[in-house]
Amino acid sequence: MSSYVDEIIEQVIKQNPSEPEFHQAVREVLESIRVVIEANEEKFRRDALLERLVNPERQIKFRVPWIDDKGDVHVNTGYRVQFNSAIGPYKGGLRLHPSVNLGIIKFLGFEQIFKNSLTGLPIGGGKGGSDFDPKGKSDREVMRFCQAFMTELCKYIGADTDVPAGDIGTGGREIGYMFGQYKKIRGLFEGVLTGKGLTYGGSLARTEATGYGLLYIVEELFKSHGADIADKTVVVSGAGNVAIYAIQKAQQLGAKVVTCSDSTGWVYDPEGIDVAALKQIKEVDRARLTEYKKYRPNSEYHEGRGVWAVKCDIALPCATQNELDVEDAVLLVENGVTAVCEGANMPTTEKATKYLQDNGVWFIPGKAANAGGVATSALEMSQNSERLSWTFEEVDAKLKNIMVNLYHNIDDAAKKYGFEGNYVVGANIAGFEKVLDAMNAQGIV
Ligand code: NDP
Ligand code: 2IT
Repeated sequence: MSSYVDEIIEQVIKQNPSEPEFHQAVREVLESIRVVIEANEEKFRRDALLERLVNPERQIKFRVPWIDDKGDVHVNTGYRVQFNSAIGPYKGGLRLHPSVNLGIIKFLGFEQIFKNSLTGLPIGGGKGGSDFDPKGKSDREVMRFCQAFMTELCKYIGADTDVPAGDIGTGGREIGYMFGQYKKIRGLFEGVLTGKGLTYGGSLARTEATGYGLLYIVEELFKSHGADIADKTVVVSGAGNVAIYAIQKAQQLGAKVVTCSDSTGWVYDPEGIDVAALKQIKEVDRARLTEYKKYRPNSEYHEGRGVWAVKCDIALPCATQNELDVEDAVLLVENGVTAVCEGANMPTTEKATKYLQDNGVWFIPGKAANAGGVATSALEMSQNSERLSWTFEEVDAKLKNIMVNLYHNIDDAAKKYGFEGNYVVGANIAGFEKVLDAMNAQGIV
């Protein structure tokens, strides 16, 4: 009989054609947990455990009609994939980007199951979004889209069932418009979304959490190897929520960040990225990185991609999936990189990941390294439930504690199964074990 893991990988590819990112995410997780599955193969087969793991509990796809400023009507597609609720209500962001399709949302939702488990908090896995492109839209157009999107989504979510948040293209502005529409239709002021504004139930430090959390785990990784991140050179991709606060925390910890990038080009600033300028350009003006040179005349702007060719000790991909391929990994290794830690979801291709690991680079996958965002979302849910708000210092201290524990949890899991230093295997096994236990306890549902 062939291996259960291999059969399921084959089945996922056959049953979900044209969803390469979903195949990639499933392959990475199932290959990592192969040792656990093979030790219990008969029982897991009888329970169809893996079939239940790789099939979302529910996937919702809907029409989103909205009217632009000229009065023309547009129709986008909305999605919410409620993947796994074994350990808590579905939790995960909403991506607004023209590249969004069902396969992208399924890959993100699948990753979210294990990430959320790793936080140690009671949240299940889900993800949603739309192929709507917020770029170049007026504020009123974004509002009308968000309202139309929520008019349908509100039927399926709630503070105790499914709690969406931000992701690419969805920040504080979009969450505000969606929250307003949810409240209007459902008549409920409840913690149905996280990443809310501070005046209506948001948590301090949620905006910073993913980037800060990434640096907390990088710091612990270095510490555990008897090293320090102070004075290290860091290369970051992206210029959005995750990248901005990763750069800020890296600088606070004494490292020097020399790059950032957006969807059209990248910046090299040998004196270190100016976070205030970056925030003005991206958060306030919603402009391109071409503007950066106006603030920092000694910096360079290049069209296209290229950050991975810059010599560094630490590389932090913080933009999007599959943005770091094997040619980039070769350059990073040639230039002596020590660590690659993923701020984005699945930014490193399978080949690049293998190359980095084979060459002794410390590699922490996104589901561990960027878990600080969703962890702090869960802290926002707690604050909403008790109708209190905690100080920035309190939330930040909890976030740091979660990331430090998470590092040791994945490090220990890797060691326990004979894969010391392989944080991909460690993260997938540690994330899976809790979900497995909860699924087993709850019967075949
Ligand atoms: P933002 O929309 O704030 O920023 C995304 C950044 O990446 C922008 O600079 C954008 O460029 C760039 N980018 C997006 N798509 C592409 C692309 N196809 N090619 C090149 N560049 C691209 O999103 P976030 O910072 O929130 O998210 C970044 C990553 O982190 C995503 O993978 C997301 O899933 C992940 N993540 C986010 C969390 C959060 O809390 N927000 C939590 C955990 C993970 P431009 O400025 O031109 O749009
Ligand atoms: O990928 C992610 O973990 C997020 N976009 C954040 C999800 C959340 O619910 O805060």
